[in-house]
Amino acid sequence: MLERYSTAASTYAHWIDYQFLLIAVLVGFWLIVAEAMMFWLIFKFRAKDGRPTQYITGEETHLKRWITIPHILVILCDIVIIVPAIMVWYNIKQVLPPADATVRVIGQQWAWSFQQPGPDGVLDTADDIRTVDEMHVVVNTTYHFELMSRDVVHSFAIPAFRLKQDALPGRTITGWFRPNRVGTYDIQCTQMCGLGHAMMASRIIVETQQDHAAWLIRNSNPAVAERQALSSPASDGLATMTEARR
Ligand SMILES: [Cu+2]
Repeated sequence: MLERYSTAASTYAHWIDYQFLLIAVLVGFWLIVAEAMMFWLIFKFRAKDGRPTQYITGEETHLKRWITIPHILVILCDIVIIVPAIMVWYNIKQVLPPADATVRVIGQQWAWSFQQPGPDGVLDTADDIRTVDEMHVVVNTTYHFELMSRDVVHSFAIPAFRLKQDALPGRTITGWFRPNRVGTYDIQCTQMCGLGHAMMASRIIVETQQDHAAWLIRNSNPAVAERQALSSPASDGLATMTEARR
């Protein structure tokens, strides 16, 4: 339902959407009930000529029920919200599924830069590809990201993936995502990080294996690219890399 308003492009986007929907429906229901009751009481017991004011302490048992019963119902609704919320949190933030690839994401005032494995599929080697404001990933591939900051606190957010993670100077935070829809999506910094905060808009391009292999070869060191082209057709580039990693 929420997908009509915001594209969902990762495997866990729907978990977050359902959680939002659950909260909106339950909280919305109680909001309407409470507001309706309040306005009904205001209207029913409004000042009228000749009607004496009543002083009600609320200590009588039959009146206390008006507090106790809704209170219990609200607590039950809290449990209905909190249990799936913990499950969603656990499955996204605590569990780290095995990665097909690892990328590094670095926040700084005021840009995102990305370090990705080159044709060898291994991070921190000579053929790594470094980009600014643009990240390329393969659809239906599980990525680990190593998130860090060069200066202040930033927050790495890809709304279409429903992904948001703070980047803290001095720490490397590992997370994961698995894009499941080809397309170009926004990357935003969602932590006010200084004057140029708004300039940190970047994008992530989710592409097919073939397109990604071609991008890798286009952006690699020419000598490495040549070796890659000789050893395997462009369309197999990533498959070969993935095999090599296993
Ligand atoms: Cu920032």
